[in-house]
Amino acid sequence: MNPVAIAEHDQPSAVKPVADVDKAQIEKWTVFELQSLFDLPFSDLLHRAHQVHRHYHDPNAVQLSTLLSIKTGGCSEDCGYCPQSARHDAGIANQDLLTLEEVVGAARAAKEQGASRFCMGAAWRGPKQKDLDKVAEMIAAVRALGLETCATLGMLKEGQAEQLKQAGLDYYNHNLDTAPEFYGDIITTREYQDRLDTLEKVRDAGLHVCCGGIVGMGESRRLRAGLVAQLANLDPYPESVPINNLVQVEGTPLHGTEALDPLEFVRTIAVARISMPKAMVRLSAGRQEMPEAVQALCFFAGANSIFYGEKLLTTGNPETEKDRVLLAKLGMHPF
Ligand code: SAM
Ligand code: DTB
Ligand code: SF4
Repeated sequence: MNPVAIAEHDQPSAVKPVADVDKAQIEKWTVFELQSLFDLPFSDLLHRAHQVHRHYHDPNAVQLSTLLSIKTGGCSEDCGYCPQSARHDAGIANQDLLTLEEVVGAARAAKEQGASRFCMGAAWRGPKQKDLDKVAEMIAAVRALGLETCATLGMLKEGQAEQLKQAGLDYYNHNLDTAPEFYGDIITTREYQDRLDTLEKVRDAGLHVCCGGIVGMGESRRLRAGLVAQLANLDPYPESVPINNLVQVEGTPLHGTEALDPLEFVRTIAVARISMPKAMVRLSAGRQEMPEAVQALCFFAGANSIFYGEKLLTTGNPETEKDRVLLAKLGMHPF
């Protein structure tokens, strides 16, 4: 049976047929169209997302990235979700930039555990030049181990993305976090446009873009659709799209926010998959709190990348053994 024909059958008019998803790069997605996808009956949405997923990806393969916080806490920014902001009291022990040896040791361990990408995160508004020189050395050393490299260091100034590219960086992670209308409720120390400007620098330097957001911050469904629209309308859309479920950390302003219904998280993954068909959609923060059945639904809906390793930056992630067992139960394999 023709899968496209199934997808075209009986869909509300605002919903693009599967055959048209590639045109999204030219046509742009409206928030209304994406909200119409969110509003579909759950099984219709998942069926559609899974069709797109199968069309573009091996549905049983998952990419594994390990994170390391190379500089922790004491950040000048006021992101309401983040335990690393100096403005919140989340009880995080601050840690200066790690040494090259410490980073290489962690990367080697990640590779032995089966990760294919190593992502280095720093609690900075943006890197100072002397710090960037050190991070560039780390990137070169991690790449020399045969790992893909990713870094998330905050806003970049002119020339910094090129320096990272030259050092051997593959991906730069910089999230839009939420829809533009909600952004000011979460962060006041930098603008949405600052983030778009950094993403443009990253793209212009020839780096792969890793860009996603956080759900479960008290936003409406329309705002979730607004976040996905921003991501999907980047030209081109990001190669990697982390969808984080807010990890609520005591002492941060967003602690105590009403938790997002897990099925709504699954819907967000599905809408990201449909609107960014070729991207790697990463089931990111929040997995430790997520039942395995919900994670399985996320994989079915199109997630094909996870953070692998017992820690994210400062908060927990499932143990590697637990993840290996989960992937084996689902018949999934790393790639
Ligand atoms: N300081 C840099 C920046 O903000 O761009 C890089 C590190 S920052 C921790 C990377 C991303 O982690 C944030 O953009 C946000 O999307 C995510 N994040 C931080 N705290 C989180 C939390 N409590 N729950 C879910 N995601 C979180
Ligand atoms: C992303 O989107 N999620 C990761 C990674 N990019 C850097 C970070 C999640 C951080 C969760 C909170 C913490 O561990 O501090
Ligand atoms: Fe700083 Fe990044 Fe945390 Fe914002 S998300 S407070 S910029 S570490």
